[in-house]
Amino acid sequence: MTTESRIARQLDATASLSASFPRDFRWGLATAAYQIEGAADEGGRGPSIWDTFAYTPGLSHHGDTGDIACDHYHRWESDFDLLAGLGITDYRLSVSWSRLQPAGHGPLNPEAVAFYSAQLSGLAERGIRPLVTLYHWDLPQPLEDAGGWPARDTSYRFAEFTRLVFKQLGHLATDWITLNEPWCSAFLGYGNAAHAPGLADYGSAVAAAHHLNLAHGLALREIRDMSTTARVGITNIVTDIAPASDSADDAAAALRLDAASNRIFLDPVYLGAYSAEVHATLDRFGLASVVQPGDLEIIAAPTDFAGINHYQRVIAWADARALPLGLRERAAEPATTSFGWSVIPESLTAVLQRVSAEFTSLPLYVTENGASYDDYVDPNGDVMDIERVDYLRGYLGAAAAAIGLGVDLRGYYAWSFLDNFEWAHGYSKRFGLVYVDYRTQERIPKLSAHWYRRLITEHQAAAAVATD
Ligand code: IFM
Repeated sequence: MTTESRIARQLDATASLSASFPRDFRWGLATAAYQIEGAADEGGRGPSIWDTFAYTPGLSHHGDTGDIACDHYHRWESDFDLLAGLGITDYRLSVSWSRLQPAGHGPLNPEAVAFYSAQLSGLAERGIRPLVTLYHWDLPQPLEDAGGWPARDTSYRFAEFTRLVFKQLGHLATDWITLNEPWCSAFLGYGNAAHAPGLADYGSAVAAAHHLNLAHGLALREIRDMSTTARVGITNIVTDIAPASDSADDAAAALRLDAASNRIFLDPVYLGAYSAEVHATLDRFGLASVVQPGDLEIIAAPTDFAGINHYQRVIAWADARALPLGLRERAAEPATTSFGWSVIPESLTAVLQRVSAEFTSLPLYVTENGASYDDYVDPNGDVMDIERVDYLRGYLGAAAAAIGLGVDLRGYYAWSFLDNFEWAHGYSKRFGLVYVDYRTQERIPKLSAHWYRRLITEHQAAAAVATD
């Protein structure tokens, strides 16, 4: 049996699913610079906090680093051919701050500008629309040495970086995301040491959170100053949080967790102020003292869309001894990805409904959603990731359900295009729709990539008929 027939045997019809999406719905895949580029010492790139973290013994799985990753720096042209071949119309990528501005201030590195200009032009040549993330966690190490995100000055350095990048690359992309998941940068980076720079001080995490919000607002202002046509948004991870029981204590614990993971980022950007719940939860860690007059006006300036990353439903319960928030949490059942994350598609519907009901009427994009599984190349040379196909079918069904309920959802970017460097978990977690053999750098589209292509093709065919 050929690969084609093996794959065809596993694929279901997706026409009824694809018909649930609006005609101009965007079908994308997403990546981030440090996770795929490699070439860590090439092209004038300087170290970022992730190089330092990965090189510190014991911090990343097996001591894995992003030095080589998917070698996308050298292979981006064939990778983009692959993307085009998969029928992808939209691609979310990030630019590396430590490649573009290695010192964290001063002029941009021309080699890096040339690299990203070529990438963005290469996407255009292939008819793929880019969605460019300006910051996906790779803070230049010199800025961390100067205080990192807990220091207010870093927000201004990001604004300067944005201005320089947009000046050089702004004509090559319409859609821009300022920050990816500031919750991870702040709370995993400075709160519990799970991510770079590996600090565990909750007060620093809270300061970092506010400075990331401010950095978003300042960067947005820079882009607005230079362009009337750019479409700009921020991507937040929005977690579906439920209390473990009906008790008042558990309900309060869930609200605290919501305040410290979702609301601290959604409130100021979309509602113009940190809510009472956020202040009640985080003022004792210094939130009120880092907010300066005028910050909230900057942070709340209107954006053009809201980026939502969604992965998990978690269950929270009160435990006064569990610091810092007096609660514990776990993945909701069933927890079935290789990370032990929950697979509950309805949580995506809930999150999308919640954001559009409570926070913003802007168009929404799911800028990341996906799952890691223990994929392997079978004796035929195929990667039959049936679990990921089920996952995508379920979560896209949930996205369609949200649209049916009135949510203005305009696009979906699956995480991720390629298997890649999964931060502190190194290469042990595979999220790609395309398998990467890290030893040879061979790319093998998984069953899920074929399924996604079929969905997109059916959607496009139906859209073409509707237009005739
Ligand atoms: O790999 C990450 C990505 O960089 C940000 N969002 C979550 C993904 C999976 O952990």
